[in-house]
Amino acid sequence: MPSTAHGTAARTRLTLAGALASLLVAAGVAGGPAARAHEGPAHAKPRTTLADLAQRHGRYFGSATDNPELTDTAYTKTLGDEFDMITPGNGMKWYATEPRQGVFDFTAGDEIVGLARAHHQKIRAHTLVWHSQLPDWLTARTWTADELRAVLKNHIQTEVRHYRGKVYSWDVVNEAFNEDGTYRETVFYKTLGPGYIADALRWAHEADPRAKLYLNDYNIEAVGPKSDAYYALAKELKARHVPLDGIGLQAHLALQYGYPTTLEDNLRRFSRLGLDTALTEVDVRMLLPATEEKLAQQADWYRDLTDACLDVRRCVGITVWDYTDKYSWIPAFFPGEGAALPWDEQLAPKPAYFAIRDALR
Ligand code: 9MR
Repeated sequence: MPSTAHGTAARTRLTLAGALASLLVAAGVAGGPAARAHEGPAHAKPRTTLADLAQRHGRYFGSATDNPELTDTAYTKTLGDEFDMITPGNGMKWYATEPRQGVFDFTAGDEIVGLARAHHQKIRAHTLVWHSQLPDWLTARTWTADELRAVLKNHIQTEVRHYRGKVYSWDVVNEAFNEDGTYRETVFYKTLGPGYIADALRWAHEADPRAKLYLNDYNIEAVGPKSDAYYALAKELKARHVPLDGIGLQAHLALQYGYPTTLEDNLRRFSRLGLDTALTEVDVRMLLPATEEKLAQQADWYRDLTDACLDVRRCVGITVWDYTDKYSWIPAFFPGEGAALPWDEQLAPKPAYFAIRDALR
């Protein structure tokens, strides 16, 4: 088992907390509606949510969501109660927002923005420039640099203008680097060169000067070639006064690959560049079946990554990539893996949920 940042002490604390939680559940005073009896009427909002706890540290606690799930009222109840930041998992992507060239459709994103506003939640908007989930009209042909630059600028500015004043931040460019720190050979990179990133940031800033602009990627939680590439790029962009506000570390973690023990150092070095950081798509998957031991280890990781964010001033918040295993992307993409989120498939909180609360307290 890979050791976590906080090692045995954290695990011992967690085990005790887990044991206590189990006892309380057994006694009918924690977890689920019965548990809430001591906090007020059954089904009442618990006294403190993850968002409340995070706000005491000047942070947010968010969740991704997706349009098809919004008909599940038990699901939307917790989504609306527990979090203060929402990310549309798919609804703001290029395939959804510009399905035909120059024809925009913001229905999916608008639905989520509307729901979030009704619950006084902010939006981390995701994402403007990405090699994946592009519409066919864009991928099916080749473009000259001038053509693609115009297409990209129009896409970014039309979408950012639409959501101007309604979103906290934008993931402007998503997943721009390979694991070895070289640029990913996307259609944008191949046609426009690396300058497409600075252009995208400038265009987005023109369209909504108040939105925080991020570069976002996975496997950049630890210090290593890929996060080094972001560090170098961010430094260069800052030196050139390109409007970049933050780096999003997705944090799609897997128990079998070990905890990124240099996470805190990594967050800190971006802070020193004058940038915000955020954990933007957190999940901690495992090889199924989930056992008590794996769930306890997962809880340790959630606790540790929450601690890491709280320990670095400019780490502004944490978003889980949906909150319940019922709607996790993991089982479909990694067959045989799952159980990655703090709530289980029945929408019951798991040890990870209590570990996050503990770290936030
Ligand atoms: O959660 C998204 C899932 O519903 C989509 O099928 C998938 C397609 O790639 O994209 C998921 O979200 C991704 C996010 O946009 C970028 N980082 C990786 C996420 C998981 O694939």
